[in-house]
Amino acid sequence: MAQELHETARALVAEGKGILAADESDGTIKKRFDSIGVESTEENRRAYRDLLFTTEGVEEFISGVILFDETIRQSASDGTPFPQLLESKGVIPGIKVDKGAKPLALAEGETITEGLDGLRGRLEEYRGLGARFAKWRATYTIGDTIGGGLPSEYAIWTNAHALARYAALCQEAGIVPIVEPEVLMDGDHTIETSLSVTSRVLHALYTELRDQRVDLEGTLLKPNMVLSGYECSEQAGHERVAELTMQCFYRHVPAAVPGIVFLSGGQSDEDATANLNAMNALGSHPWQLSFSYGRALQAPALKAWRGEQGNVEAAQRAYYHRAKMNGAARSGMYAPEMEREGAGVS
Ligand code: 5MM
Repeated sequence: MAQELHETARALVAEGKGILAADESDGTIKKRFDSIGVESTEENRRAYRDLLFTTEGVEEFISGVILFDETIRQSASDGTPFPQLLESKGVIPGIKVDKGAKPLALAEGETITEGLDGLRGRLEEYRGLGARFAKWRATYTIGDTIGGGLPSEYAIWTNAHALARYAALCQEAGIVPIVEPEVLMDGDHTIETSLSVTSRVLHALYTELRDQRVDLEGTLLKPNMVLSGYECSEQAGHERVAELTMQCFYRHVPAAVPGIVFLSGGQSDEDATANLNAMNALGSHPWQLSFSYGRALQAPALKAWRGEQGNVEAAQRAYYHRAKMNGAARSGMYAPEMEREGAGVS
């Protein structure tokens, strides 16, 4: 079992490849569809995911796809269940198993991610449906309250504990856990504050993973990059982001972890690609540095699609292009001039 977990984790961060996060829950996909004026019906959600998963050739850059509970049970237009369709292209199906971030008791403004109750049974079912890896996301807000600065140690450690409980259950079920501690970049904090909070979060996470006997070689980390808060008057450039993000991860992430697959977290598509590229351009690291982007892979495709069958090809071209750009960033070979080649969207 351990060997299979290690192999799956390594395959997800194979050279030149990364993960598509297509696990938007009902509320999130509705928001995305609202932005293009499309109603969030079950069929529209299926058609949109169909468009992404049937994009020809994208498997050159995409190793795995994270699905939502509804999506893992849906099928492509030709009747092939999505997990089988992905497998047939050599893409590993994954599943979001958390039940979302809920208010943390006695901690104003902070959240705890729920979903541990009944998780053992759900994992067994998801494995039967084809999932070989899973994802659980915890979120942390940077800010000030009357009671002190956020995030509190209380929120950091309760979420770390839950992430480790989830990870242990996944490994017991033969599923690779992606642990996603996301420090949100909303706010006017400096990049140095982002570094210090991300450090505290990773320290707690790897303490809990160790204490709960999780086999690190059979996991992946999906973190935020260390960025300036989006409302901060001074925005760090790509080189500074790469430098501080690596400083943080070298201090807190064991080399046994096979890969770090960043989330994009609301960065522009091109910034998410350029920042990943800058980190890989620094040379080789103990872990593979890759991507598990949602918005930064999908935004141009969503905009091109607008719910019209006639736009499917343009949307697929836009998705393919972003996947290709991020594939190049995996080895530090991306350059902004490449954006003009074959983007296929006007
Ligand atoms: C695709 O968005 C994922 C699901 O979000 P909700 O549970 O809120 O619906 C999200 O977890 C995603 O996997 C990560 O945040 C990365 O996505 P981005 O857009 O930040 O790259």
